[in-house]
Amino acid sequence: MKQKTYVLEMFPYPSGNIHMGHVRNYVIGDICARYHKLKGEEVIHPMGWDAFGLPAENAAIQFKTHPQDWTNSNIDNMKSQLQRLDLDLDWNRELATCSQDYYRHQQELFIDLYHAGLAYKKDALVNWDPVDQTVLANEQVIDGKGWRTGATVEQKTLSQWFFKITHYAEELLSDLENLTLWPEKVKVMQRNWIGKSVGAEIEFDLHETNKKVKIFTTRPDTIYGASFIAISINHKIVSDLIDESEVIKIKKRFNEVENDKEKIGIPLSFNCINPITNESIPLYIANFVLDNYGEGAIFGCPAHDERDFEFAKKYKLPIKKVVECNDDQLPYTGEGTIINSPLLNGLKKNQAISKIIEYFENKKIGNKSVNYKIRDWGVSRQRYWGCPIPVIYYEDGTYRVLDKEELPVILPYDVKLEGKGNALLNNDKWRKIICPKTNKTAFRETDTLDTFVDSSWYYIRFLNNHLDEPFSKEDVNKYLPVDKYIGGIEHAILHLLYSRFFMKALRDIYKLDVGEPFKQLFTQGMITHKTYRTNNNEWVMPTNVALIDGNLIHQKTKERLIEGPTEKMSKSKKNVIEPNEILDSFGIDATRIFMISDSPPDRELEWTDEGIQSSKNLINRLDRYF
Ligand code: ANZ
Repeated sequence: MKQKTYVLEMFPYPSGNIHMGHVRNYVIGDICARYHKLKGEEVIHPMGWDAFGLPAENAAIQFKTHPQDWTNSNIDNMKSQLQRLDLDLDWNRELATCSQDYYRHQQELFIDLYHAGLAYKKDALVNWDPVDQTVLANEQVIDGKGWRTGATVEQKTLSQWFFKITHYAEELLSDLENLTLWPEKVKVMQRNWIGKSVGAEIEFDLHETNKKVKIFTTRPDTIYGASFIAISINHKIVSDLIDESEVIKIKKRFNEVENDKEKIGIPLSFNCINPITNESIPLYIANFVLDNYGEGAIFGCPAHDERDFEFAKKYKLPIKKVVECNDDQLPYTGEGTIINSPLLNGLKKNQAISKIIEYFENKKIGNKSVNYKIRDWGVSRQRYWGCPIPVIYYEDGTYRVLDKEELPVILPYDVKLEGKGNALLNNDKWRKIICPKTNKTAFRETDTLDTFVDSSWYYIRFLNNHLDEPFSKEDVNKYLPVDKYIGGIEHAILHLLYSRFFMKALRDIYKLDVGEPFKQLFTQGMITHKTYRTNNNEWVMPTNVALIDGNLIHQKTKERLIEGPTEKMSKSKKNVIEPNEILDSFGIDATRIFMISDSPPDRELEWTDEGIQSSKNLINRLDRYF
């Protein structure tokens, strides 16, 4: 039987034109694909478009067009640019995530995820831009302000859809071991993002009440050194201890902190009892305790934790050493022998942790516990240009996830885009329906799916892009995982983790044999170029720079220019070289050769005129030879 090889490059966002980063990425993939073809293998090498997303909406508003038209014309343009590069791509497999053919199947997957308990809805705190009336992703909040409006972003509780990526936290972590053909640095980033912590939960009694506060700690061996308990302002016990008006005041106080590193504690008039020493220690609400990690409560051991040390100094709390060290080493967070702890004296950290957990488990006041930093994936976006979520709401506030027979939910073309809020929300013609099952008035979900959902399964759809179901089980088992996946390191966490989650979820729902999407991951190096600027710090395109008598001169204004450092090509610094111009001047072969000859494909490639010229010389020599 013929060997099968699936080569895939991360598909582009159709922003308008391909850039040099694309060229390098796709040339590397092309070489792999041709190599395997020449070996007589069956090669899959598709290309498509990651075509939903915010830039299309913004461009549509700016240029008074429609996101669909803008996207389609960009796809046409970029496709012809890619074709010009003579890439050996299988265009029969082409797909665009914004087409009904694609997203209707994604809606089916959403329904399956929902019924498998892997998609759910809950109230969540989100970044709310009060001017644009939309939720912003964390990346779109710069210094607490909306990136477009500059308005101060508010934290608002909204009901949002989530995918339960935490269900796979342990597997996403442990399977990294098997990804032997992935760069170690990407695996390290994923490991850190998943953030597994092994420790213990311990219950502290609240003095003179029958209430308890449960904390999570990775250092139960330091419990004899506990000098306070701190809980988050959103901890469920807070409402039992203080009035709502007090809570509002504290929240305001915490929000006012300019420097978010400053530790603030509000003492409560309650004490906790250290279960091992029976000592009474104060209880605080503290701004550095996260409410969505562990139990939202900690015991503070100032001698062996930096934050607790700072807190104890500020609030004059005891600093009790329980790990051997010199006083000038405090806070000492390293390993050492346990001291001042009757049950644990003389033990090393790990021995002490095991012993104290065993003690707590016997006394039923604590137990071993594992926590992960990773949170469920919030997939709701209050945006028009995305895949509609197949859900309807009734007037009484209940909702129903649609049946597959009711699909597709088509994104309407006729919308008023004004840059404020979600255009679907004002579109009652689309939004309001009579539910065919109940005959009741209902409203469609107006949130659309995060575009990272689109790219979490496109490599599966490429196998059967015209199939009337999301994928063929047989082909998935036959062709996946992708043998060689090539793309930028910037996707090390989000896209690559989401895709791994999707593959595992689909494996479990559809009983597939494949649990990892990408067998080998190759992260290509970035293309860099010198930067040039004027005395007024305006960036200048390299094509406008001339070297005259040893001086850098602006070709048009004749101004003297300053040469800056070599940096990743980016539009913001204008240090870009346009592929089309290079193809015109040097031809396809020289461009392709230069992409892979001047530095190893996983390293940075500095664009220089001499570099591309020498590739051209090589091609000329070959030409003459033949
Ligand atoms: C007592 C202690 C003593 C701690 C000591 C550390 C050193 P990682 O490794 O990141 O999981 N912690 C627990 N829940 C928290 C929350 N909701 N918000 C802020 N901090 C929290 O860190 C676990 C440690 O972070 C825990 O161990 C706890 O402080 C703190 F010498 O408990 B430790």
